[in-house]
Amino acid sequence: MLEIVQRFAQEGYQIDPQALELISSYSGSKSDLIVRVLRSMDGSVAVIDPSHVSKHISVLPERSTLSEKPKGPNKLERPEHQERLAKETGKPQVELNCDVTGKSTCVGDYEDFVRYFRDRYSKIREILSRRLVARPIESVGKSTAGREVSIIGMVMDVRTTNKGHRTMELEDPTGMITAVIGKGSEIFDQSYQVVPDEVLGVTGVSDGGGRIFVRSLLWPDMPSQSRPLGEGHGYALLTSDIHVGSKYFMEEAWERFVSWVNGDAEDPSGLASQVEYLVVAGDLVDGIGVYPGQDADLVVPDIYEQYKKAAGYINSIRKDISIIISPGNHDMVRQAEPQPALPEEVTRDFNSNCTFVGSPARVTLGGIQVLVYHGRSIDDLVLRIPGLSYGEPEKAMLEMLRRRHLCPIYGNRVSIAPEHEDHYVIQKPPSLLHCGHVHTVGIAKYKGVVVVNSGTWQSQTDFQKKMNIQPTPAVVPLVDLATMKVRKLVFS
Ligand code: D5M
Ligand code: FE
Ligand code: ZN
Repeated sequence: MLEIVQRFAQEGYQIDPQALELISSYSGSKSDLIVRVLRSMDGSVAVIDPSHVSKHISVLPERSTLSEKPKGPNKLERPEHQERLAKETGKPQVELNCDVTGKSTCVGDYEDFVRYFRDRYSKIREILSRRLVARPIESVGKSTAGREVSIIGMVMDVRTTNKGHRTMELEDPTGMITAVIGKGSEIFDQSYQVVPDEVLGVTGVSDGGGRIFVRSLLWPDMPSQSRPLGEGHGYALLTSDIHVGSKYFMEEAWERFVSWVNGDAEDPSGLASQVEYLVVAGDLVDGIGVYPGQDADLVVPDIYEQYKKAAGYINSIRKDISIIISPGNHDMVRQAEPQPALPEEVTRDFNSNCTFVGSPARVTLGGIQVLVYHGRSIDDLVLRIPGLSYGEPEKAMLEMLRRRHLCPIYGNRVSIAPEHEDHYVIQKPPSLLHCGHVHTVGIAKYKGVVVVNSGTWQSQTDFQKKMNIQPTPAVVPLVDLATMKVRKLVFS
């Protein structure tokens, strides 16, 4: 028994006595069961309860014959084995649970929208309920006059009244309520952090007439860190926004980068030879017709030619690096998000060490879970939340983590297709969140998640000059997957 308790404690979990009983009385391989339970935990709860264990027991019969063999636990289930496999084959593992490629479900009718928002609500509600444990959560539609209540709602509207108070219209499946934050309230400033369409928790006193006077606001947030930051191996280069075909693409800087990776340039750090992965978070090419007057900025006006050239640039990287390529708003896939992976007609020119995924997508690199998303929602977040700017994109990315959602604001710059499932909810915290799009490098750490915006290979465009956007081109973040330390490599 003590061994089981210690095993969970090592991973940062306590175990409920009933759950402990379930494991210790289990007739199959206990260590196998423990691995299974641990792997299904996402760090958002601190105590393992019986439900976390029983769901793994109920699926065991077929497998228990395997796990009871005298040889010990089923090796195929051990993460180290999967990592070794990935290493031996040189292929990163690609998890498709957050990737729309080949499974777009929507046609865009009314029911699709209802289903999409219900899915967003219920997934984030589940995360929030774990944080609102002290008090029962009421439904909006229930009569609760004069009592202090907690409610989880989706923000339909948030604004300032004529008298200078802040109000939010919150909706849950039972109805709608107005949440009021008075001018003099301690949380008045916080109310400006609230964005439309996000799901949050409020605690306050209800007047029984459809209003609640808010005392505190609660975002779903990331669980406090309960696991070490890194447990992987190897190094990963993170980049994005290459914009091949644009007259602003910095070809010479790209070539300096490739010579360094390939070991053809001076490398006093000795790091180049340790690079095993490269991730491109969108905007591989500049595309055509993306913005008015783009023709004048293109040196390659044909999109297929742009991808052929891009393949040339990517294929010049040494072949033992596994390359993940995710699309952006300049790429040749649908503009509505989530975006599927690039089509075969353009990917066939790339070497076999390239894996094409959607945006967003989850990939596992050297044992580290990476969530890749081009990051167009940063435009909406920067516009809406005070204190955010294009110069510090990592701060906008922290707001995604806090909201457990990659694109909380619906229907502004980013058009989201109402898939039956909301692919943007961050159900399981990744170890690394990688975005691009804004063309500035930004790096931060937040509650056990490393956050990287990977800049660009495009120098400042006329348009960006007018908008006063200062890109940081030809800077490549390099992540040590064993320690999760990030360095910036400069090739400009
Ligand atoms: O976007 C590169 C950067 O330029 C990103 O920070 C957004 C900004 N950008 C691009 N287009 C617009 C428009 N139309 N309005 C405002 N800001 C914009 P990329 O998608 O890589 O071109
Ligand atoms: Fe871009
Ligand atoms: Zn972009």
